[in-house]
Amino acid sequence: MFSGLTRRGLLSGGAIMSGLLLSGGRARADAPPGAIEYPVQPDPTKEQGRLILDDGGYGSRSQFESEIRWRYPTDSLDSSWSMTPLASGHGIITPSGLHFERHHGGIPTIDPATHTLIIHGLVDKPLRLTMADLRRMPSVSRIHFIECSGNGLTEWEKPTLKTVQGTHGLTSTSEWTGVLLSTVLKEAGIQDSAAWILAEGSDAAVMTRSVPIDVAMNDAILAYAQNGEALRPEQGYPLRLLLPGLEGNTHIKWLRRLEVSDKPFMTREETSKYTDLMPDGTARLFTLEMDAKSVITFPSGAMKLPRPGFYEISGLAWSGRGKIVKVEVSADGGKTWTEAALQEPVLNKSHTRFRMPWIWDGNEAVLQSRCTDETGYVQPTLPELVRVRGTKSVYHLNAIQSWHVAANGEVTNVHA
Ligand SMILES: Nc1nc2c(c(=O)[nH]1)N[C@H]1C(S)=C(S)[C@@H](COP(=O)(O)O)O[C@H]1N2
Ligand SMILES: [Mo]
Repeated sequence: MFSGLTRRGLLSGGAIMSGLLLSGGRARADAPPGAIEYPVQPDPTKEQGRLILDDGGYGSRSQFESEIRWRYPTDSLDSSWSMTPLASGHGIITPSGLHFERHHGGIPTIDPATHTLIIHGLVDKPLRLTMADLRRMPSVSRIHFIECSGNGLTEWEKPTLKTVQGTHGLTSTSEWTGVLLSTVLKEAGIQDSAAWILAEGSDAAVMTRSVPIDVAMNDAILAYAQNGEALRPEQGYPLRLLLPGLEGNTHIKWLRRLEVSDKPFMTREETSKYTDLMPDGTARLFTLEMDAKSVITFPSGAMKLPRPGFYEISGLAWSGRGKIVKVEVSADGGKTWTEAALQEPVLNKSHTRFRMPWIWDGNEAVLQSRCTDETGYVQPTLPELVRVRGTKSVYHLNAIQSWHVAANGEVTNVHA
């Protein structure tokens, strides 16, 4: 493609994981993660292809595809992020193997046969549900994004990371299947004074967050499946909380306990961690909803356009408050805007794909996208956001992203 990155190059330096060696011995060990390397046939019409189920019965991707999650260089591997390679994505669904990850205490290995979810506190009938109990209940499947509120935290003061994977890769969209949390809460019988629910994970971080009861009773899902199969371990296997539109840290993974209360629990995560420092020295608490945001994924940082001419600008837009109704694209740093086409279906609290035909004349350009959601909220410029929030709040940077296209075709991350 047009990427300036060599994908094999990205994999060097210890990131290569060996492919499976199959019994036939035909596969070689140097395939990218998730792929199996086979000899390329000189003319595939002149000999049989490899045999069905040669890969053991669970598919793999082409050996020519090598996109991987990129780990943000935190000090510790236990508490880290990995980011989705948005630049190479198509449509709106993130492949499960490329869904971004945020772990505060590593990825636990949990046997679904013994895992339980306890519901207690201000309820008439405390419950302990097994995974089998949950799977017997009425279920829903819905497509929603999860975005870490730390997405973009390096970008407040100056353009820092080079690719869209680095600047925006802490957001991903999957189809999630599970039981509506309201179904389970009705079963337990929440009492009139119930106002908040504590959700607790069974990882080494014992991550805990308080969720307002109206969110819990609205569209929250106890999710056990992702993109048609069981959750990936990294996404919370066997059970996670999904709070559509709310900041990622509230979507507690490896969920084991829900406690109903009349007040928030003021856990570590909602006092010292996920608060936003404002210019006047106060901190915003419980900034749960994710504001509308968009980004151009093609062309984007570290790519190189080979020559002037036609390109399809493409990107993603999403809002924690509902559907995206409009995305506009500018090629002149925000002086003029043109409305982009939105790919159907445009879904509630989901990534939405936008596209815009563009003829690059070979001169310098600054590409930007700006989205509007169904509440009428318009994505702000960075100066507009900073005027209100300052630059110290770490979380919730949803400003318009600028990509500079140089006359030689090189695309870079800029503040414009
Ligand atoms: N139990 C538990 N749940 C957790 C976390 C965690 O470390 N432990 N991280 C949270 C954060 S900060 C985010 S952004 C999302 C990320 O979900 P993902 O890893 O499936 O993308 O999970 C949330 N749920
Ligand atoms: Mo997060």
